[in-house]
Amino acid sequence: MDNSDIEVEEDERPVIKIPGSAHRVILHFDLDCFYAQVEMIRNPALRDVPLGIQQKYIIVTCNYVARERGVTKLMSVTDAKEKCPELVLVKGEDLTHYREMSYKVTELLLSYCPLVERLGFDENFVDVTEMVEQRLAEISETDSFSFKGNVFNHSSNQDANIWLAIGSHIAAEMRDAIRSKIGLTGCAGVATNKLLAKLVSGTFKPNQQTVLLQENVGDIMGCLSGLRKVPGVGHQTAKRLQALGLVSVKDLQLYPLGDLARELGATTAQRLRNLALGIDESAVTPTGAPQSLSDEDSFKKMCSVKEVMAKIRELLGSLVERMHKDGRQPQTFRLTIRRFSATNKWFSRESRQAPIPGAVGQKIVSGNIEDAVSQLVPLAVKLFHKMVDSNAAFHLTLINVCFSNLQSRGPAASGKGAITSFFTQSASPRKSQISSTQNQVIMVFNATLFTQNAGSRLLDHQISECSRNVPPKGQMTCNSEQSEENYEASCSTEGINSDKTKPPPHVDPEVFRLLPEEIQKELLSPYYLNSLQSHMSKHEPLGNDSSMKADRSRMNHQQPAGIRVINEENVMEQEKLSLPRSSDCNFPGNVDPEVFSELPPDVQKELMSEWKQQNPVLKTPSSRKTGKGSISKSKDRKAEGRSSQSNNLLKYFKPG
Ligand code: TTP
Ligand code: MG
Repeated sequence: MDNSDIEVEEDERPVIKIPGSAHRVILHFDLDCFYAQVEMIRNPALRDVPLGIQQKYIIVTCNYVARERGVTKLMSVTDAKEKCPELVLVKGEDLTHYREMSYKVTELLLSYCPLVERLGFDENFVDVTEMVEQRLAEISETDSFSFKGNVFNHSSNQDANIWLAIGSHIAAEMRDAIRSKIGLTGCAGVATNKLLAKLVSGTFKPNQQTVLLQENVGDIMGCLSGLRKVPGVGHQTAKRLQALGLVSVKDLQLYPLGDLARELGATTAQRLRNLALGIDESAVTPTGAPQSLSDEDSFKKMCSVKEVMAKIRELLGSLVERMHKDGRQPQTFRLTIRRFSATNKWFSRESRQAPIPGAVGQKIVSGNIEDAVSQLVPLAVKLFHKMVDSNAAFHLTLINVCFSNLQSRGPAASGKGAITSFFTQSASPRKSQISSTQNQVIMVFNATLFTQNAGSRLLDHQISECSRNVPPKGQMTCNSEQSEENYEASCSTEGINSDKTKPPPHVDPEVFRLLPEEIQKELLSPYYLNSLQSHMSKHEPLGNDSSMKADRSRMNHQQPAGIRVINEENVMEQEKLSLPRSSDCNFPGNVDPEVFSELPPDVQKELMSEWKQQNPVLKTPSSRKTGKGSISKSKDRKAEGRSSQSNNLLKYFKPG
């Protein structure tokens, strides 16, 4: 859309015409006081008392009884107790029950409609346009229709919108089902896009729903107290806009688009302008099963290896249990730490990853939890020592353990069936599936390189499918599935590129949307795509094309936590390292040779024999077998000039 779509009336309130989107019907669901409701279901005695859910020293949420007495979300425990001395506190650091309930709700919504997108633990978008069309086809012309629930700023002379009216009935049915089948109440918003549905769903709380008619879009946008209230405008964006003198939504609506484009680039400018006008054409993207499972804990100070080991063991205990319930077999283990930093408290994470021996993976799948944990702890400790010199003083504030590269047999956990396969918590042992993905070079975002933008916070959060992280007073807690920035991802609003820009193969589209514009451009550059293509043709077996495609699509769907690209340059980087090598078995590309060399000999042996048997599909170029010195001269190595572009790109990633 350009400026011609916006007409400014005399009172300067823009009238918005949205081409083609008037007939989309999007629902947004947000459960009421979610963690508190889950606890009230678990213990009905808590229903009528003021209840606060405590994580460390913060009340992350409280029931509506407590809210009536002045307790609010994110209040400190001390303040909450002061406001309401009879407040009952329940610890909410273990997310297991919240997660389970959360997926039940998504699953229930999916039983109505395939277009369901999760946003955090307690929010879902549903695109019910097709359902509305079907119902519309069944309605005879004489049928009267009405809205269910509230209508935002309703006045009697407004034109009724039959699409949204039917949507409101569907929303009511879905809310009824969530209440009767799961026992949870929640709010819903009904509008023509995700942004508006989210904005309107919270206007009447709790346990209510609201429709937003097109003619009231300007009103709801005008009600927002500042730009930061626009879903999709993150902290950093708001700061940049403020530097231009833009504070209110109206400021942004009226700021000359050309000037904004000069400051922020055309795409960002247009995206932000659209947001301010309530325009959001992003699709409801069905959520698949998680691409990685992780658990983490934050603390003020951890400075001994003993403590680190104990924490790793504790985190692995619950993670392995969850992984077992999931049913897939993880191929890769990643350890992330955060060192204390006075200036860069939340985002300076470092990670190392290593392959998980098949036997250990199978123990997870078969439910031999204790053995699996015992074998994973030394692996994690090795990774830890790769990052931290324990002979010197260290100060950690967070540890995260993560399983990724999750392999399942049968229908791929991607696309439509993905989430269902995640719910089916099969405990049956599954044979490890060897796929091309296992042998691809895996690169993980180095969150520290993105420390100053909100997109990086998202990535940082996304890395954790679950988090017990609680920041200091006043800060939003960092439950990765429950961060405001998640909406930025979901709506692709904080990200610079357009939703319509297709990522290159092997790059998670969601992650791609969040990348800075220059990185996107680089990934889309002919050089990069050519090198990707030549890499693929060199390293993928022709006869196995369909299975490779399936794996690839699964990989893309399953990896919101980071980005995986095949990058020839990185293969070469890895080759430069001096490695312990077997003459007849190459390392798969995702193996950090240094980590490998530090693994216990029996684990090394096991991995070597596995790789040997697997006869990796994606071998590194033939130069791998040459000596260390010859690698940089390898004919596969791109000429200096050409490689510089890729090296530029590499600086944004950190090899796993
Ligand atoms: P919200 O939907 O923001 O809050 P809520 O569902 O508790 O209450 P409301 O009725 O106002 O929607 O968040 C969902 C859950 O996420 C919440 O129950 C607790 C958790 N949460 C955090 O872990 N950290 C946070 O900073 C916030 C705001 C919520
Ligand atoms: Mg909620």
